[in-house]
Amino acid sequence: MSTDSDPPSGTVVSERTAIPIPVAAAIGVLAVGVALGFGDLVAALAAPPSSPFLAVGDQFIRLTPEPLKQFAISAFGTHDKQVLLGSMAVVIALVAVIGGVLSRRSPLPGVVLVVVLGLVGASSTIASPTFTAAYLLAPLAAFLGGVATLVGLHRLARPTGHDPGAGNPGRRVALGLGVALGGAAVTGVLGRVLAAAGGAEASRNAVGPLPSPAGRGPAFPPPGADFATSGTPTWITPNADFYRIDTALQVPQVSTADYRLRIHGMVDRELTLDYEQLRSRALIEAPITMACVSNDVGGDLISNAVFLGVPLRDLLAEAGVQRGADQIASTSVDGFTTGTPVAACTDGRNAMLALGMNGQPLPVEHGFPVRMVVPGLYGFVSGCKWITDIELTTFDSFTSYWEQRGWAEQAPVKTQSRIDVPRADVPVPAGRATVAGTAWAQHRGIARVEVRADSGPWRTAELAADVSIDTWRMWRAELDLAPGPHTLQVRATDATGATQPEAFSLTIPDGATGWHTVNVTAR
Ligand SMILES: Nc1nc2c(c(=O)[nH]1)N[C@H]1C(S)=C(S)[C@@H](COP(=O)(O)O)O[C@H]1N2
Ligand SMILES: [Mo]
Repeated sequence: MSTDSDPPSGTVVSERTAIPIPVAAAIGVLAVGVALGFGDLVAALAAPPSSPFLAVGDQFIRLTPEPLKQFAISAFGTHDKQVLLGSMAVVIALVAVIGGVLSRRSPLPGVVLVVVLGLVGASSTIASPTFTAAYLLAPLAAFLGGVATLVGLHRLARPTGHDPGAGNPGRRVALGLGVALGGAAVTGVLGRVLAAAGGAEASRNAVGPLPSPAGRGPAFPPPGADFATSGTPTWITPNADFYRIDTALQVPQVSTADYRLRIHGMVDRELTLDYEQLRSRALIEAPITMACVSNDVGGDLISNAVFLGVPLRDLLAEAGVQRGADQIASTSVDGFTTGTPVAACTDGRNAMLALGMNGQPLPVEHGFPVRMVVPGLYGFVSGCKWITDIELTTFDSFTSYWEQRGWAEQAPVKTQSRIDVPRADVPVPAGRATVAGTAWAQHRGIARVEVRADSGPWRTAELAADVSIDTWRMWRAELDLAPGPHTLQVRATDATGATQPEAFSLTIPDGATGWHTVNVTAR
């Protein structure tokens, strides 16, 4: 650090005209903060999916190699998005600090940095599958806000070397930094608030009670289906706990008023339906257990809900599916696609366009206003959320989102079972222990569940009431556990008589196999 008594060398002169490092770092961070705030505000006003920060995240997700994506899902589960956004914030803050410190003498390096960040943001919004010209406004606003803040603060903070006695420079700088901080915070918060207000939640709240399906049966769950008192999950998963998997960093916001569904392609009559038209049709209601193909053995990417919706077979019959069409290509408003066999939607099972979930309009994160649900198939080939387009086509001529990334074209849910209690990390009292869990083989049904300890004989577990072949089934058994370590295993047999294989296989391409194994200690 130079002081006034330093000899007059070039370094010292230039050190005198340089902004102190902490102030320079703050300027960098604030310039980028204002840029992000402006970007979010203008995005909320012009085109919500164009927030540059979130668009970069979306682009990152699209370009992430498959193994890394798999790692993120298995390591962070449904928190993978928070982890991604948090890491992005840290990287951007670091870049901003470096840019600020490099601009101690001239704002040029910082401006170059904002330009680069701006180009990354702009190219990410351009790469969005739903891009329109309005998407360019937010990155442009972010860029202008960032550069103006940087240059303005730089001018305020840079020592002139020959102080003309312009009041108290320290106070001026602090004021400038404060104003920039306020600007970043206000625009950022306002952008969030506007995005939420213009969002789908308001439309969802206005939907009102959904119509009753014809011949509604007794309430779910029927008696005997729930083993939650033995330590399994509740038979019906509350909407707030239902697992969520999608590629959308920003949950698509679709109002019922704007909603349109087009059914076209290899059909005799093209159909376009709005929300009211869908909801005034004959509806069906059915409990359906959905599962994600990324669910590891023993994993929790599986949930059960009572869905209410329009049977797909009715819509397909009305459109008239032409001979040769074997695939239903569905597209979400965010560009995501699924490819579902026509046969699975016309063979009598409860394949539907769901409007309701557990007695409520579909939650926004689960596809409001309309999503597809097909019992027996993994979500990535059947569960298109925010669905807006259905094209009847062939498997030869259309490849859906995850199939393009190495996952299977055909993906029926594999028979699986899971031990929910005892848990590996909680010691069990020695003696008689309750082992309980969940088993599923959607659209085939569970016929038997067996458990064993320490590779001993298999013991048949008690099964909960059989509600539907499309839902999971709870099971429990009593085992005697001597003090010491034990290895517990479970396997299920579906109603076709097939027992799940012991051999482990990865989730990619069409779902994990293997017996769930839990190591416990009895004390
Ligand atoms: N629009 C859209 N729909 C989607 C997805 C997606 O990424 N985007 N993911 C699919 C996958 S992989 C699964 S497992 C289910 C999960 O549905 P949920 O989030 O309601 O549990 O949604 C499917 N539908
Ligand atoms: Mo999935």
